[in-house]
Amino acid sequence: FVIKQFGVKPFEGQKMGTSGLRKKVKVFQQPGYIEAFVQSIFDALPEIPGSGMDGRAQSAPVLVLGGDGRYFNREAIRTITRLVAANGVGKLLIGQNGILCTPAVSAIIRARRLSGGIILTASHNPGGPNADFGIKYNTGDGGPAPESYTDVFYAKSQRVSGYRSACTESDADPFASVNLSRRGSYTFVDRTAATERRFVIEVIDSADDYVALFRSIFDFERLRALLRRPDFSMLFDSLHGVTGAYTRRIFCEELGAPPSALRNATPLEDFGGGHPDPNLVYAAELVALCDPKQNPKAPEFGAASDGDGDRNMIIGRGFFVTPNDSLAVIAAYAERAIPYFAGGKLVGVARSMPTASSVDRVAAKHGLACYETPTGWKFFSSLLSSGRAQICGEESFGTSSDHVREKDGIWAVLCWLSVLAYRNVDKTPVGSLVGVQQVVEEHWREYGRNFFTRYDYEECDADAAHAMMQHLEEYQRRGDMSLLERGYGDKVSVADNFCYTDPVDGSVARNQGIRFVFADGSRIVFRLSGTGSMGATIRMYIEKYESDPSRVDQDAATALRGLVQLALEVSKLPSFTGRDRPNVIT
Ligand code: VG1
Ligand code: CO
Repeated sequence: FVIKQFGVKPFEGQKMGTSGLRKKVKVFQQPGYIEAFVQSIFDALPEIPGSGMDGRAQSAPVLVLGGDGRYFNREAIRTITRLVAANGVGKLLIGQNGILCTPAVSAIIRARRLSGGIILTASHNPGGPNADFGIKYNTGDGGPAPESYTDVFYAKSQRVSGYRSACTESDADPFASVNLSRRGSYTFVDRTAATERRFVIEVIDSADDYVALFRSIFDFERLRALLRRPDFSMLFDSLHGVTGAYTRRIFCEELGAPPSALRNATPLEDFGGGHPDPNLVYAAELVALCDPKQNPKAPEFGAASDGDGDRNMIIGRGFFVTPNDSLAVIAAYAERAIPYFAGGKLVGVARSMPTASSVDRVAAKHGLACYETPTGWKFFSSLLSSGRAQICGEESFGTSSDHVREKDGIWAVLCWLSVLAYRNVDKTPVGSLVGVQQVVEEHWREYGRNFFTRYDYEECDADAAHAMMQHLEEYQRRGDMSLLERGYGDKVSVADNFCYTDPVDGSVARNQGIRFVFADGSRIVFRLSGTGSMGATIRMYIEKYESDPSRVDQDAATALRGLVQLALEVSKLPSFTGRDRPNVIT
């Protein structure tokens, strides 16, 4: 092939948000759009020390590329491959069929010591010609590019004037012979250069590295023993997202679950028209199937994952586990139930600021360090890499550990199976299985319960949403908290816009969410989403702590009603946005 230079004009708004660049497919389909953005990344990397492309490496960088299989995945892979080849990369690994889940990309980068990776996903956002697409860049540690990268990407995108692309003499795709549906390796020669340079494309198995990693973390033999029990059954709903490419291998082939344990396990370009977000609203079918009142054969354990496989939802028979509690339970059991954490390997935990503080109670009791970060997985990376924390989580159904630098849906499910195996295998007779609900209720009685809910107001008018946030800031600046204090019956101990200083590299992230924290730890938090593709999404997070064991079994909505009302009152959300109810409550 030869490398050719093409002119392009900068596009507005090529700015990565909480997790990559997310826009409507139609936006990505504009001629030159992807090229301009990906070229901006390659223009930026040489200027970022430690990026693996800063000219200090001995050999040509190696990258990995794959996506969640949503509409436009294949076209984007073809386009990006040509830019990768033209920008000095020596080898590109591509997941078979263009498929790689987000945590698997992280695992591959780490296991093979790559310079980085490109993930094509808009995560839990719907897919299809009229829905969303996205691009993420992960660095050599396997984690999402931090702001020190994404700020440079954005700056470059505002000035980009051309891109480099690998072509045949007649401007066609020189890699058209690469068959993405089969594993294999292809070597091409760049004939532009004075010294001929090789460029290798390797189509790799999407699951091998990821599964090998799990084998080294979990005791598969014990998990098989749990799954063999006649009183245990599970149901994993991939919501037609990317985990369908992994679940048969992991749960059926490796752990012995029957094929009936998997639902919606074929990755589809439009996720079957659904919203691949594992929560009570969008995974309602799974929730119904796990409810013994609606399904006499409800399984003991249910789980779902999102479009790109980094989120998870855990449920028991008619019992929902909040992501906050899930994180806390995993942390509480990790050392005993998961070989990877045995022998004091767990020294710290972390959660994002809006996440309820259930895990803080576990940390306090077990003598673990506990960190509170801004929303978005990239803020955990430095804690994980420096050994300060090993298990992290977000209220948005994200949980993971330092085995990768992304959240990991299947990992969380394997953790829960490990907890259930720990409680049952060789301990309980068949017919008296300790299930998900019992595990969580015992946890509440031991640590207290953090009632939690999140209200999402999607696609609000952006100006109205910003005006509301400004109103809240002014409210805080005035400092009169009597409305809240009278309404809740406790002092407000913190009222601020969350600002985070990374304890490892000292970087500062401001304006990460308005929070009102009461003296008893209960909280009201507001922030604007950084992952939407239209308008502004307001997220309202409510948390209330209950330490009295006789009161932990209350209904969450009832326990939180008063605080929800207060939050709406103080923010004037309905009058700013014209919304009288949220789109989603989790
Ligand atoms: C949301 C969640 C955040 C999560 C992010 C990416 O961000 O709140 O916790 O890390 O999505 O998740 P925001 O800015 O919309 O609130 V995923 O599964 O989209 O990679
Ligand atoms: Co996701």
